[in-house]
Amino acid sequence: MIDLYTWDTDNGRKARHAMEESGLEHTIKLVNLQKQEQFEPEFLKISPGHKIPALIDHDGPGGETISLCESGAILKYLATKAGNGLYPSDPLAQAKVDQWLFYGSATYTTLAQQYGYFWVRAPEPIEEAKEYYDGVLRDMMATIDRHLGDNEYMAGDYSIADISIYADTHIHGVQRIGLDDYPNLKRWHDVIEARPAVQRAWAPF
Ligand SMILES: N[C@@H](CCC(=O)N[C@@H](CS)C(=O)NCC(=O)O)C(=O)O
Repeated sequence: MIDLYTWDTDNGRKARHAMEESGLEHTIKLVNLQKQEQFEPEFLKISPGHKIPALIDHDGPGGETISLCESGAILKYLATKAGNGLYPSDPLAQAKVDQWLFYGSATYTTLAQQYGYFWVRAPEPIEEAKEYYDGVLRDMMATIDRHLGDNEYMAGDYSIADISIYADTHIHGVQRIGLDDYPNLKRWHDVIEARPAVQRAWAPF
């Protein structure tokens, strides 16, 4: 049994998305970021940097209990444990999935979160920062759109690389910027959105 610590954010949805695709038995444990529950001492033992998502697998490798944070590590762990093909075992295919998985977590989501801060959550509007992150987000969306012009999915078949990039495309691309200028990204987004696992992962908590 896996306990998944999550909340209604891009990274939180990524982990739920990977969990739903895995079919693994799990329990959702909500960490209310608005109430600062991520700073609870018990949670910090699982996620030292006070960030969701995190998980505890009570039946980890060798039957040991393992705790894990960082969405990229969690996506790899769940796909590997499930053996559902979303993290390929072929080294060539794996290297390309890793490339876009890291792009998703280290570049795309990290910078999209800055966009979200200055456009949605900042107490005072700072026009220069809003404009800057609008340009950054549109540049990343154009990058992914170009890649998807030549590729059906981010790296070979549908994989955790797609899961890593879907959340911020859905939140900021669809709900804020719009995908009309990014037709390949829109085609890819809509295919992923239609997956039953995605519908479950994005349902209200
Ligand atoms: N690099 C981390 C980032 C996780 C992250 O940014 N989590 C946010 C929510 S999306 C969070 O928990 N913020 C609370 C805090 O920093 O105190 C990952 O990919 O999991």
